[in-house]
Amino acid sequence: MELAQARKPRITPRVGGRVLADALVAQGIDHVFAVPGESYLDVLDGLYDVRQKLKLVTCRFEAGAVNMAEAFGKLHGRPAAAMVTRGPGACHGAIGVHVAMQDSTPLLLFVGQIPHEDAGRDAFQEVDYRRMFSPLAKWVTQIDQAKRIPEIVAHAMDVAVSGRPGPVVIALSEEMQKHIVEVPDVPRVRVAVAHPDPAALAQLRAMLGRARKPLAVLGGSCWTHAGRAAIGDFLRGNNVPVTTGFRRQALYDGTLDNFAGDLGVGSDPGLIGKVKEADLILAIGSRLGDAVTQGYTLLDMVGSVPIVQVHPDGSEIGRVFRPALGIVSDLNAFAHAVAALEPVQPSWTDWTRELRSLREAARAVPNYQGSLNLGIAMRELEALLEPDAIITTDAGNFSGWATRFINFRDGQRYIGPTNGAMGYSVPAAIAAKIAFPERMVISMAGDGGFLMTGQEIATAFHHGVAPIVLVFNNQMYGTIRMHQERTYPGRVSGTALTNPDFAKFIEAFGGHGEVVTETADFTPAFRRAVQSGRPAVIELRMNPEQITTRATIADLRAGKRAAPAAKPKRAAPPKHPKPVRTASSAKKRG
Ligand SMILES: Cc1ncc(C[n+]2csc(CCOP(=O)(O)OP(=O)(O)O)c2C)c(N)n1
Ligand SMILES: [Mg+2]
Repeated sequence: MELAQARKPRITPRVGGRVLADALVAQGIDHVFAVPGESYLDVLDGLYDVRQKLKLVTCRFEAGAVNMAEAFGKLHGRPAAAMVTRGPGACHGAIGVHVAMQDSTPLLLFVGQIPHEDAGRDAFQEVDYRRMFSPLAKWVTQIDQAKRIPEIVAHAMDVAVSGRPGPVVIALSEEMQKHIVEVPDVPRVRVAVAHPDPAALAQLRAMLGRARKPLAVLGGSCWTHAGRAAIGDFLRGNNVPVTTGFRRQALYDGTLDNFAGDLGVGSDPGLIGKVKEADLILAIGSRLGDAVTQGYTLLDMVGSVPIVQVHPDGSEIGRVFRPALGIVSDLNAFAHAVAALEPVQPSWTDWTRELRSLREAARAVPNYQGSLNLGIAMRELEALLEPDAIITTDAGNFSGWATRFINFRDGQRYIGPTNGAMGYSVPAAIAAKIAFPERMVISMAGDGGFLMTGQEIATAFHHGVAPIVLVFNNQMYGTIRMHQERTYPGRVSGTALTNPDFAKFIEAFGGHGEVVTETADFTPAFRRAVQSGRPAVIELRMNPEQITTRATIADLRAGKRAAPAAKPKRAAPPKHPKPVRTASSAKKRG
């Protein structure tokens, strides 16, 4: 009896807000990105007590805060927490939940909630978060009793990181944050991950041995550096040509001879044509989703071209395209297992060489009209990027300049919203710089996306980090203008923008501003921005006529269709726009 009592941990009474702060620390969360609210004052107070172990990053906008937490999770493969207030705060923050869900990123979002006793009265800022977030999040719950905080936070971690990682939303009833309870912290549990079945690996090797034109599609989240290296060993060892999923380009070293480019919005039309020639698809981590498969047109659904699909979540395997072989496995565990297999004798050396030469041809810079050739600027940027640089991107046509012309190297990271959310890049860069202060962090955004969350740069100043933002200024919501010109030529509606002086904008915060109008100005401007050591904005004044890396507005008006997001099966644009929208014309990606 005495012995049993001695073993029992001594439990100090704590207030709910403090229990939550301790629960986060116990689960290994070390960053919280937040905009404060009176709905979670007690948690903010609890965070004060653990400030040595858990960094509270105060943000300017909830969309910024949740995107920062998402980017942190994308870079680390483990979640950060975001905290927002009830009602309006939750609404602003919802975009980050959508990014995390579609991008398979682990994330915990805590939302202050009204007092439980007022539930259902339409109280001030009251929202039912289970209903609001259920289609957006992997799991939504609410904590109504302080004694259940450690249990629920621990389980939220399990849900966020397991299978297909994703966001968990946890509402915090106001009064339970104030209750004093005696409850122990729950330790962090490492759940054993799924490993590939050895028989499936043997089958994979046999299928590869029979192939003449295999092609890998690398995607998914939570890859470790060692996992990326191991999958690289396997793919290089077998000389399999490698593509990457939409905005997953840095999963593979682009300088290697078997890298063929990325699949997604704005991909090289030559590469897309070649994918259809493949006789074996190795989809490793990729969900073979909408963007990667060019609107589900790239592969056929019945699987006449065999697909091997590897994913940590069995319910994602065969969701649209029926695989010949599905392997449920943690991606890093899979990578290590296949790296240990004896390579097959590849009969496809010419096929790999052909795909690589397509990539090299796509990277050759055309003689673009205008004083600033962004193709050349991107090739110069490639040389200026440090070996471990982190590049964040936004949604928009501008992103094609980097993906077409830059081969990211092993050690570099390139992250962006695969769900096409504008306003992601600047918050993501701030989070990246907070997570990795020693690394060069470059944000890329269009003039539209930059002004959605560009004010978040104040957070960079507040927390003493200095990302460099490249603003691709074409004075318009260019992507939508592209769709307009293709479908309703010459009828510009709602896509023109009037911009501030972006260099003065950052200077007003105390940062470094540059405006680049000539190709030759790019490298010196970039160097000055790096040397300034301050948050910087480099405005790239584009030729607005060059609407994509492959098409001008005149091309689109003339019906030339080598532009991003063109669906091969889509009908030609109507000459005289009709008021009725078809399903296919309504479905466009940004
Ligand atoms: C949050 C959000 N709002 C709207 C859209 C629709 N959309 C996709 S791209 C785009 C225009 C982007 O403009 P900009 O950032 O200037 O980049 P550009 O296309 O001009 O290169 C819009 C409005 C979106 N994807 N996300
Ligand atoms: Mg623009």
